[in-house]
Amino acid sequence: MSIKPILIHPDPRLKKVADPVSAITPELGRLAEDMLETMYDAPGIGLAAPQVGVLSRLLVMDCVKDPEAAPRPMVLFNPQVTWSSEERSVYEEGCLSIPEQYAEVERPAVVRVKWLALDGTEQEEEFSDLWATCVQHEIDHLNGKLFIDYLKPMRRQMITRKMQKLKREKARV
Ligand code: K1U
Ligand code: ZN
Repeated sequence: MSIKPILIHPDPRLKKVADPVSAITPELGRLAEDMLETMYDAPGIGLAAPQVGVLSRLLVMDCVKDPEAAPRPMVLFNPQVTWSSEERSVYEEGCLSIPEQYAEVERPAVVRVKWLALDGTEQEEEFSDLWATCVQHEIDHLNGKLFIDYLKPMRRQMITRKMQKLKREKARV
């Protein structure tokens, strides 16, 4: 297993629509394991394959908040929202590709999602609370969308400029 570098916005790979996975190969299984390790190390509660430069429809997440509780690492290939609630919820989101920037985003409070698991079986589950926010944030990544795309243009531009500066500083050292 290995920790992968996470792409920082702006990066053209974060704006692309990722390709569906046609077969869950051992290589994709290893990538999912690496993504989980990368997510826990960051630390984060989710990670989508485009964030590590792979344009495939794969995401991982674990939104268990209680440090005493058992972790629940989840691996979702080709996730699709099959139902969204009318009820909305607002959560202050962050993104590992946009470090140290947070903003409130409104999304459906509950979603049903179907996906293929690591063993190739089809799964379907209803997500609420932080799990619902996280799975929608990650599916957005698979569609080339970032949480800042929900913000007003001025705020989005300000965050993008901060990230450009951060990347310049990182490149210098
Ligand atoms: O996709 C990502 O960039 C990961 C992102 C997921 C996410 C966060 C908040 C709302 C929706 C989706 C993160 O994990 S940012 C880091 C974070 O939220 C966190 C880090 C440590 C402990 C708890 C949360
Ligand atoms: Zn993100």
